[in-house]
Amino acid sequence: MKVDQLKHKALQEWIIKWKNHFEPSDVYVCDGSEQEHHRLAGELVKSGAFIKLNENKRPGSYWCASDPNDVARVEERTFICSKDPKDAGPTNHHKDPKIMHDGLNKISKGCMKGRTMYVVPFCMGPIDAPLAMIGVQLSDSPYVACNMRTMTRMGQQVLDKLGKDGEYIPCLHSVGVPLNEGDTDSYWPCSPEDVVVSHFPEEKLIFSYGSGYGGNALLGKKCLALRIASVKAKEEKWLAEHMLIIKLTSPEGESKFIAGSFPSACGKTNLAMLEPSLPGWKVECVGDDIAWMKVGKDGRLYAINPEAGFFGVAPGTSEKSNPNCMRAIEKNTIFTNVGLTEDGDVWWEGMTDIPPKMKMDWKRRPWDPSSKEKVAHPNSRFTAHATMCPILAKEFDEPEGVPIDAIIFGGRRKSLVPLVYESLSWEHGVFLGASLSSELTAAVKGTVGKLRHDPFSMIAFCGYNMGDYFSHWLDFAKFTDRSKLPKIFNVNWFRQDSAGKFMWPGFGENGRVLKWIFERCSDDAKAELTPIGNVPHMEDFDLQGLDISKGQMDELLKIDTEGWLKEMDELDSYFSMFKESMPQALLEELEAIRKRLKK
Ligand code: GTP
Ligand code: SPV
Ligand code: MN
Repeated sequence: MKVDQLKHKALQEWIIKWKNHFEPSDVYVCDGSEQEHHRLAGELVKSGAFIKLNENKRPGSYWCASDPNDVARVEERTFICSKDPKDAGPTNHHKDPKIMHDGLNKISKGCMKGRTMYVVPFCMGPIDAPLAMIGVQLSDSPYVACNMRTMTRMGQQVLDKLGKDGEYIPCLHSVGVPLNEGDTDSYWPCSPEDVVVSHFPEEKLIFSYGSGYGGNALLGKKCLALRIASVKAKEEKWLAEHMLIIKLTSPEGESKFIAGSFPSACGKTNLAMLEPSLPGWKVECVGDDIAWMKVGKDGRLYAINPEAGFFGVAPGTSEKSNPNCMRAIEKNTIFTNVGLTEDGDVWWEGMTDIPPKMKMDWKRRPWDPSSKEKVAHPNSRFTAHATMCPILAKEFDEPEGVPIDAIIFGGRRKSLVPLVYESLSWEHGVFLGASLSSELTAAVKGTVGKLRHDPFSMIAFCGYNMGDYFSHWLDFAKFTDRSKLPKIFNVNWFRQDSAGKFMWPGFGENGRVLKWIFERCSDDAKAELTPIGNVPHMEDFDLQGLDISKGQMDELLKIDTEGWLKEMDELDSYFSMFKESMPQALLEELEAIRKRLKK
């Protein structure tokens, strides 16, 4: 579609304004159709950026590789540009909005020369959901346009909903590589030195420059559905969270919905598509990365998944660890930074024990079996539409969302944090979210394995002062009857023994922990009150058919008093960073735990 055919005049003017600034050679408005998708993908195949996978192996699917310097979110170049730095808070990088605008305007003048500017109208949330938010992304990356069609509800339906004067979040994106006469393009143009992912919470505007990868470039995801949405959620009394949503059904046919907050690459997609090893238990997927939650008419917390697809971590995904995910990526999938096999399929570490014959690794190098280097980048990903998931819950498209019974927090912790425990109150539950910390993964540019605080798994995604965000969570006990709020739990799948081996088998076996959580929600399972919360004993778990020793289970459920006292001291000093914005109620929770530990 052409820009002059748009009914929304303000949108049309905005597009023309930026066209004049970015100076693309062409402008194209995406309709989101299948034909359009295949045409764009076809052009990417022609240029060599995409390789079409073997139609007999993985129909409708493509392989591509990014620039080795553009492989993950770049947190140190991600900014919240509020007028007052206090509104960004101590955990965000802040830039004055005027300075950021000036800098971006300067660097982006003519940045789309020689390229097509795609206009991508997208909706986050089921199109008729009360919480749905529309964005329009301008991007010079056809890869982004293709991925946005999978990740969001994109195209004509969104323009129809916008009508003549509907509201939308403006999202500007460029890879930052203008093409002048005679220039040859690279497969993955990007400008790693200049990356800036900027958010203007007061204007509700996103401007991302220099990167074409994941959350840096697919602006509906972290930028809109978390950073900007969290600001809106605070204003309008709802929550925008880095959480999966599942429907868990017991052998008796009773269902509960659970939301789970785990930092990047810490197990959300895996839990969201879990195949429980326990007979009769069933998990269905509502969402694997983001949840928007609002108090419903009956006073309970309801969640929608604002996304329409999965942008999931490839390495480690296998028939054994996540068979449902393997089904979801059987066709119509885009793979980024994985290995390409000789027979035109994909492979990554952990997919099978022995690699098949490989054509090339993620760096497009012929495969050398003697090389110590990985075939796939640790943050390589697949993009697949949600409807491809064989266990997608029927409530996936429900505009009002699903009622949440339990919220789980979980980080990657080698030691100290037990397999599971339950909070004692809403405030204590909020404390569990605020005190979450996790060892860094490859999803973020930085040092893998380093322990860092990641409150609510939102350290990189909260669009305002994290202290105010804690208060907002606490306020839900005022927004509704607290007895209707979900129960809050903490889990840790990642405890290691002295040899560095995971002590808990994880994946499908996590269904055993889900069962305990399910039963705690209806008071059907036992736990012991400890200083940190309610912790189960080995006997309180259904361990039928699992080969795990008493010693190992005891270790997984042990409370190390000295270790927890140190953890509290450390948290105390972390929380002090939030100064006057740190809610007193959470400091009181910390003191109460300390007291109980010292008793
Ligand atoms: P983002 O998409 O970055 O937000 O990640 P995510 O939270 O969805 O993480 P994902 O489920 O993709 O898991 C990331 C990595 O953790 C993969 O390599 C998994 O194999 C591994 N993983 C997931 N669940 C478990 C588990 O229960 N135990 C162990 N040991 N590893 C797990
Ligand atoms: C994450 O890092 O939490 C992701 C991947 O889900 S990205 O879309 O790149 O943010
Ligand atoms: Mn994520």
